[in-house]
Amino acid sequence: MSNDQGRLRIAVQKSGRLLEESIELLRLCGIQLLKSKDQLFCKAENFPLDVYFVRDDDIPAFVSSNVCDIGIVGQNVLYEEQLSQQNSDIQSIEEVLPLGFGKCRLSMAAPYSFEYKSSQSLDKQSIATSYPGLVRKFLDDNNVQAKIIEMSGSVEIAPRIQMTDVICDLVSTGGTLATNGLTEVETILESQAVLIKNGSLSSEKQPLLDQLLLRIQGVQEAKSSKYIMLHAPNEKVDDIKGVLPGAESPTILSIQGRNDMVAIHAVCNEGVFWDTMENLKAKGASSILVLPIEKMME
Ligand code: PRT
Ligand code: ZN
Repeated sequence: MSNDQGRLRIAVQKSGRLLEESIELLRLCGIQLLKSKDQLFCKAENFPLDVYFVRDDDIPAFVSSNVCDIGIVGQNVLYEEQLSQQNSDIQSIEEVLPLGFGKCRLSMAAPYSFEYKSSQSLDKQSIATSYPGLVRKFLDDNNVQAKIIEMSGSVEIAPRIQMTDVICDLVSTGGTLATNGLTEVETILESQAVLIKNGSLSSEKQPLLDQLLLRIQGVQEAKSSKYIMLHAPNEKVDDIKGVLPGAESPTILSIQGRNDMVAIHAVCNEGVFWDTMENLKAKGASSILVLPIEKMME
């Protein structure tokens, strides 16, 4: 893969759980991709960004070997690669920003009959996992001697076929564990997708990354924020301002033909739920409108 002319190169998952949200994030950042997502490579047409579609396990190596400058990958994959590879370029990969999707946990899970009291219960037991590095670290940190059996998939069947006593695997809803007669006994890592960067990103590319980061942060803020508009009796303005969730400086506007009321507009940085609206109404607010925010930049 040839070097580029000052374009930022990002590695994202080719297919799987992170693909859609990774592409959606770029889209929300205003980045339009030129080719269809099932190819290995595509260019953005309106931002100096090239996208490489690869298996998630390969993303840290793509970034550390400088084929890509940045990547979107689960922390579980990043840390496992960092623990299982001696390569100093992998160690120097930096986590730039948690992205809030792909959330899951890496957990020990055991058959219901297994009596789990603490990590010591794993002593002399066998553990099937696709994450030998993370499991080894957990065992070492807790002074536990156990046998790790590495499997690349279908880890959850190992206890049922008497291959191992327990497993350590990714869990989100827990449905897969339950189907296989297993229960989660210990979480060893909470994970989500993160934006990573090569440890020695060139100074020429850093401004492009900074620009992308600003956009991603704007998308994240907009997602968690709402624009709220309401009418308030003059004497209730302070009360109402007090219950607007996470609103720093609401705008107070006069309403034509009304001297007894004002309109309040505010950006709320926390969730605005039905009970928030009920609370506002109880304080005297009326005509309450809550709107999504598409983009934000301070
Ligand atoms: O082909 P490639 O190697 O790129 O993909 P992959 O098959 O290795 O990964 P993929 O697409 O399954 O997951 C990509 C990333 O999504 C993982 O590395 C995690 O960071 C994240 N993620 C989030 C998950 C889950 N949630 C998850 N639930 N990865 C896997 N699972 C598995 C889980 O282990 C179980 O087997 O999904 C199954 C369903 O989980 P439950 O608990 O909802 O039943
Ligand atoms: Zn994978």
